[in-house]
This record gives sequence, C-alpha cells and structure tokens, in this order.
Amino acid sequence: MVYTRKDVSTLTRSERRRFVNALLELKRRGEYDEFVRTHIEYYTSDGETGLRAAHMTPSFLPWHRMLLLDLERALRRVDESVTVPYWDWTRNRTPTALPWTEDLLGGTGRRSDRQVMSGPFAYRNGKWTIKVGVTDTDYLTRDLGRARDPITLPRPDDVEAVLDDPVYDKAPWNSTSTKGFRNKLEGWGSGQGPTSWHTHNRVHRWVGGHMVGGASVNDPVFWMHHAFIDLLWTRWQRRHPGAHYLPAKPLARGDAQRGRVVARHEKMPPWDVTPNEVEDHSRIYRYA
Ligand code: CU1
Ligand code: CU1
Repeated sequence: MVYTRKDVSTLTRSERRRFVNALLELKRRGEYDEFVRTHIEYYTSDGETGLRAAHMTPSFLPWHRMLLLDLERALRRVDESVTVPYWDWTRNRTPTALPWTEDLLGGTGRRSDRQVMSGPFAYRNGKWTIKVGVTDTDYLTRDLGRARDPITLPRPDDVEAVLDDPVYDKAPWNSTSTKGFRNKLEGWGSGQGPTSWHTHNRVHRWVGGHMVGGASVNDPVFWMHHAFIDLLWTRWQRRHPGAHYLPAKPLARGDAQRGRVVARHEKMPPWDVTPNEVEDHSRIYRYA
C-alpha cells in the first residue's frame, strides 16, 4: 500500500502524538541512535579522500531518501499508522510556528547553553538523552533563528530559483558546483558565514545546536526537514520531465572526482541500491 507523507501543519493531535511516541520508542530500544551513527559515519566532505555518498555529492538526494525510508520503516514497525511529516519552512517560518510546539518537537534552547527545555525531546523530560554525538553534551540543543546573530529561512522565491535549474548536477560534482539543481538545493555557496549558506544548509543553520554538523540526526526535525527536501526533488522531477540523476556514467579516468561520487547505476553505500532505483518513490509513498 502506498502511504502518504503529510505537511506537519495538517497533522491531527493524535497523529502528532503517534509520531512522537514512535520516535521515543525507537530511541528507547536503541534503534534511533543507529541512524545517528550512520549519518556521522557517512559525513565525508570534499576535503577528505574516498567516496562521498551522502553530502557534497550528487547522491545527496537519493542517500537521504534511503535514510528516511529506513527510519520510516522502523517507525511503522512500532506504529503502522505513522509516516514522516514534512516541514515546509517557506511557510512555517518562526520559532513559535509548527513544528516547534510543546506536543511535537518542543521549542528553542535556553540562552545559557542552548538546551531544549520544552516538549518530548527535552533532556529533562527523561526520554531523549543524546548518546551518539560529536560533542559530549547529553541534552539536545537548538538556537532557532540564531537569536544573537539572526538569519532567515529560505523564501519561496529561493526555492523557485532552485527548482528552475533543468540539470540535476554538474561537474565538479561537489560543494563547489555552481550550476545544477542538487547543489542549489543542498546549498553550499562561496565565501564564509551566513551568506554562503543556502536552502537545505541554511535550514540546518537556522535551527542551530545539534542540527549543525554530522550529529544532526539527534534532532528529530532532521527527518521533517529532509522529507521536505525529498519532496522538492519530486517537484523538480515533475517540472523537468525526462531529466534524470547525473552523472549517468562513472566518471572518466583522469577525472579528479572519479571514484568519489556515485553514478546513476552504481551502488550507493551502505545500501544495495543505485540512485536510478530510488528515483521514483510513487509505489512506496506519496506527498500530500
Ligand atoms: Cu545529511
Ligand atoms: Cu540535511
């Protein structure tokens, strides 16, 4: 059965509760922290050697699609009514809007140490201790909107400009690609600081705290953010029929990126699937 992923602002109270409870149950069983571990393990950047499967790379989109599917399957083993909602940050744009409510993700962190104090994922409520991270805090942190150095979320116009690019990705297939849908969506820009953070990356920065860096999966908003990114990939496909994942073939000998990116029909670790095989999700889930 094809199931539906909904806009988080349309969830009923009972749907919110079931989603939260399924996450807490995965956390209690230790399954959730495996997702954090996988994401940290694959957090390879341009400056390192070896294959980049997850970030700064064409397979950014299919890789996160697979991670979301695995999480969603785990949630649905706990409660088969649950799907991952998406957070449309072009519409829900403030630190008090959804999904930052008491009954869903809770709010921003307190001023002194960024510790999240409200909602089901606040450390003090006893069910969400950070166990796998790149720092040693055991509480979830956020700094919604970056109170002391504010940035804004991407706007509808920014998303339109990203969706307008008809080419999936371009050489050099990394964080310096200035053309191509993938990096416009992933959001690596030139320079340093806030002006260099676009679209997907900018949202991670806007949330702040754990959402910045490899341990971002510790904040459950990660899934809602990436569900929206995944939806934008689907919208891009509809806007550009016939456009596909690139590179179509493994890069030529002598290309500096050869062996560092996943081509359309190559396996994408840690899964036994190719980007081509996950390009169409319509038989698994759809977006409302
Ligand atoms: Cu990621
Ligand atoms: Cu991300």
